[in-house]
Amino acid sequence: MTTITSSPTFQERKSALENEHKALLELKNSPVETAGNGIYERYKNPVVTAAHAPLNWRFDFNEKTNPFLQERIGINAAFNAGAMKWNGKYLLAVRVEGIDRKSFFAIAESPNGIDNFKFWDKPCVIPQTADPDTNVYDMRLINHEDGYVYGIFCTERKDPKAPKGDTSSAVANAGIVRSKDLINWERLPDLISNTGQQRNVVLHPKFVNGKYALYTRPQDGFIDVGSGGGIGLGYVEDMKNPVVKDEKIIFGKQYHTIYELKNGLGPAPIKTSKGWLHLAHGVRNTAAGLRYTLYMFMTDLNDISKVTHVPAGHFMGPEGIERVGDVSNVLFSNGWIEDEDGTVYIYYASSDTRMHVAVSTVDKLVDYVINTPADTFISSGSVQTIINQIEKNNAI
Ligand code: M1P
Repeated sequence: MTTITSSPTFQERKSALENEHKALLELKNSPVETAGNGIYERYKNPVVTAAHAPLNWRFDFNEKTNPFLQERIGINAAFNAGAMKWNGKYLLAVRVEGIDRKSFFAIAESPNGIDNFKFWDKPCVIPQTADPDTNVYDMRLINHEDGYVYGIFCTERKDPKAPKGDTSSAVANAGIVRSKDLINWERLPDLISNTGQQRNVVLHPKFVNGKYALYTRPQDGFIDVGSGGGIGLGYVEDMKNPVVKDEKIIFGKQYHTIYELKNGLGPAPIKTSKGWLHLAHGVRNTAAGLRYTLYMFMTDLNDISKVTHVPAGHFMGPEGIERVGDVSNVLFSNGWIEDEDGTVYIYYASSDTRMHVAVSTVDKLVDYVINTPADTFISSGSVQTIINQIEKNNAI
């Protein structure tokens, strides 16, 4: 005799979904237990994942129209989030990607910066320009001294010059929105630069000689950066007419470094007594594909185009589960928060899939950037750097 196990009722399934979701959102986070590198502490659990997306974005809870309580709208990933502190809460402007491959922005909020991230009720509504965005991603949130919070993001559209039959060529540029409440966004024109396509555009939080300063990352094509691919800096007089002038590369790509292939800024820099602290991502090629790691550098307080310190190599590379995802071997960061007590919450995404946090302080990061040996660009130089340290230790 065959026994037919009865399926859970609609109500039972709803309760199970709600309990699972609640448990995930309330999961406590704690630092990874290792002696570590003394620079930052990684935390055990990802802070935001696709599974954090509210259930009522994904399920139709009307039993008449959804008797099996099926997921109607799938969420694929939650990554590359901008960040800022707002009314005492830690906010992430997350790149949420649906299973339809479209990314959009949604704000997730935490009371402490390390766990309990919960999405606001609805995703952000980004007004369109005359030429609608096909896809939007990687928003940097910048609390500018002009009183607005700016969201600078990548807007992607099909390449109008793509030959017939080419259904993948695209054009990337910087889209710009601003807000005073993070709910109502005013769309400004997309960035106007004459250096090709743009991704990883970031607004400096202060005026420079009365102008808006924008970090850029020009690239010749959508995938191929060509002669571009380094961190540029240019100036805009009016964000309502964002024409970038005097754009110059302040930190380019360099052979045999972790930023050999692409070099793009992460979040807006943090001001310290020693200089502006920058977090960026470098990309190199390998036999297994591209590898994205995070690195740091510092620029001069009086001349933001002058790079003063660059520690050799990566600050953070993908480890363990971070190495695996939709685009494996990728760490990417476009958001960090400096707290009033000098704590720095570094929000980073792994493999275009999920968000994590690592915690440091301004003092530790400044020490790291200033006192870590620079790259000598050749192996014998790396050996000499190690020998110098051994001899210094021997002399203690
Ligand atoms: O897939 C890795 C990253 O690729 C792009 O970044 P970049 O322009 O620096 O290569 C972006 O699509 C980014 O969102 C993504 O994480």
